[in-house]
Amino acid sequence: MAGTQRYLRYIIFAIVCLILLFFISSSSSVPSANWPTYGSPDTVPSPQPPKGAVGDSTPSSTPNPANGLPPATAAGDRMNATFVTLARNSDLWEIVKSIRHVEDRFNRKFNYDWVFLNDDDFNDEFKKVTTALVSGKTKYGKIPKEHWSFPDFIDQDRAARVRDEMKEKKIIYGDSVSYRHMCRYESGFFFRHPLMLDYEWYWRVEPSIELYCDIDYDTFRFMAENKKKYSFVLSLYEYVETIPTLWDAVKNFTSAHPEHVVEDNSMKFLSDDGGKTYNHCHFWSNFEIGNLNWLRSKAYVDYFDSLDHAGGFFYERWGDAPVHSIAAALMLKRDEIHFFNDIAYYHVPFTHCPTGESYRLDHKCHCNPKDNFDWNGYSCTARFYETNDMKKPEGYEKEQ
Ligand SMILES: Nc1nc2c(ncn2[C@@H]2O[C@H](COP(=O)(O)OP(=O)(O)OP(=O)(O)O)[C@@H](O)[C@H]2O)c(=O)[nH]1
Ligand SMILES: [Mg+2]
Repeated sequence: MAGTQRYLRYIIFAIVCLILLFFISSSSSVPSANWPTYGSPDTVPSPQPPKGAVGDSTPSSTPNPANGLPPATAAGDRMNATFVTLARNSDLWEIVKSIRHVEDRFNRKFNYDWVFLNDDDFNDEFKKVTTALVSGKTKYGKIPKEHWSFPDFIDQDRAARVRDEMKEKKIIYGDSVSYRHMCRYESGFFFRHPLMLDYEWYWRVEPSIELYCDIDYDTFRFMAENKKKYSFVLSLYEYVETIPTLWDAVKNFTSAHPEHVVEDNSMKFLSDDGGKTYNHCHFWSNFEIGNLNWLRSKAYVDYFDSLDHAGGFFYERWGDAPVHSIAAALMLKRDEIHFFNDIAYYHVPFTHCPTGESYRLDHKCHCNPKDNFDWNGYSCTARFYETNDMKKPEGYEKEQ
């Protein structure tokens, strides 16, 4: 009898243990095993500069993915590529939204690095939060003063007068000095920053952008294997008031350096009269995937130097988008520029939502095709198709 009671006690004890085990395991198994974790739930963010944050000179890895879990990566070698973002500390809570989109839709599978550049020092909070979100290495660079200031050949009084006039005319960012430094830096310097010299490919990301579809292949590898050097997702007409003499400066450059203009270029995208005048079409440069060696080439650097000395970054308000686009259209062959129809993208106020329902469904897109800007009259993308003798995607007429 005593033996039976002992056995009963053992059985009850075992049942209680089993019940306890069941509760413990069911409450801790919520994060699914096939979804990558971006940080350990046990880890409280450290107030110290993050482990993976990289200063100008000390590269190291970010702590992701956490706790020895296998990284959710696609198989295969990585390209020599990085994301690059120019930002201020105050842009933190807008850039993290972009990073989250890029990681969720693409980079969690590839773990590419991310370089952040700033004309000031990045603070610890900026580094800590961005490092926690990026699945590759993060690197933080300060822009040298000489790349973010008035060159000595610029007449400061004339530049100030222009800003006053543009303010009167209510031209967007017309009175901003920092916006001009930003446009000049993106036009001529970001690819020469010491942190960028390690890489061959870049993908530019700005604050508050969105990606609407899964990207299941390596876009950098695509660029390399298809001999592409520059790419875009949105194109449009530039505000004429910001670039009145840009085309004259381009023509001065091409007459001084005809050797840099390639045959089979995309002049047809830029001009309706064989190059006499500019139609203001440009690729929207807040998204770019491109080749850094091309930007670092003599052709591009000569082009930038020539435009810089013409003074229009300060005496007008030349944007890096028309500056990059004109260079790509004249100094690259037509087939070296790629339109990523499959990268669904938003930067205020325009959306690129891929034309073609089956693609959108297969890639879990969440953009409204009615918002697609491509076939709108203000877009230059139809002109890009015509320049390249490409057939427009099925269903484009319905989106006009
Ligand atoms: N470090 C730094 N970055 C800047 C400065 N001004 C702009 N940027 C960055 O440069 C990029 C372009 O600036 P935006 O303000 O987005 O310019 P935009 O796209 O023409 O205009 P928005 O419609 O406001 O987005 C972004 O990545 C900004 O974070 C600045 O003064 N300092
Ligand atoms: Mg922007």
